[in-house]
Amino acid sequence: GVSMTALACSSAMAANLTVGFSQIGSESGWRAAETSVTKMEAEKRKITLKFADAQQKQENQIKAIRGFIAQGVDAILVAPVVATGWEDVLTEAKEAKIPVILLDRGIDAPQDLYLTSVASDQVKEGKVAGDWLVKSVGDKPCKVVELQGTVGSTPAINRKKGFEDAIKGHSNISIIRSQTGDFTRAKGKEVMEGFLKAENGGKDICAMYAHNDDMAVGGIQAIKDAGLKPGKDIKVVSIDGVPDIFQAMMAGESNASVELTPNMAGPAFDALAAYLKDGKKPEKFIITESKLYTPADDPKGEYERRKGLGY
Ligand code: GYE
Repeated sequence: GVSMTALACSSAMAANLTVGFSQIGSESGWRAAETSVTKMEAEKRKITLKFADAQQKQENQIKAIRGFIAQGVDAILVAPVVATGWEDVLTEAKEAKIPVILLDRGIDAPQDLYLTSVASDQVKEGKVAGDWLVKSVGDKPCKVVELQGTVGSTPAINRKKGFEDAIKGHSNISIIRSQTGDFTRAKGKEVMEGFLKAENGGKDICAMYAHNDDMAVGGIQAIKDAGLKPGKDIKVVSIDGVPDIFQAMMAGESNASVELTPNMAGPAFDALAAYLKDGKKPEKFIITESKLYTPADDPKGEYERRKGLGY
């Protein structure tokens, strides 16, 4: 068995770990859950978490990371709002020998600038969403409007690509309008209102694909305000699997959501502990599951279950 000293050392080390977390903000219910789960996971491991909310601004994230470096934290978690612009600050972290772990979004930068990335396969998420629509419409014509995530973020880029891969070769399905709703409910509603006006009230729109559930919930409200039935007149497919999308499914207003776990921090802290304890390098990409849910999958039960998961 493990010697007492090693146990004492590792638990002592875990007890004294200080980790800085540069969080994007709380633009969606999913992100708010990620934050609460990260705090719970740190608590469980007696890690001191220094939390910084960037209000979706990259410059605030860069400032926060520089602050963590100056404080000499043991490690830094960052959920990078956009894919580019990280090389300088992450090089400073590397030079300060502070390991960085990316949560839920990727970056365009040399991989040696971060210890590991814990995220879903976002191309796959878009593919799963698109495959559902292909199956749902068969060979009937289907005009789709798309609510994109934050411009320049890896989830927005990848979820768009995955969805397009799925509908490629199905010429009856086409994306007629696509615009960012910045992953928020309010913006999702506003953009969907614009789509409905531009498409003579929306009676020719067959489906709304939203890169996250929060924009879908906003879009659902816009569809109802326009006198149409979401989930029936206009199919609704999105990503995250937050409790509110299961509520929408119970009301027949959402048809499908691809689940994204809010617990990226658990795997991140485990990888960090193994690395700090005996230099064990984790996989560069720790990929979380992407499971499709529809109203056939006990939405009430799924709603209740998520209430205990930090939402
Ligand atoms: O889908 C959305 C949040 O980065 C994958 O960010 C994450 C996305 C998530 O705003 O709700």
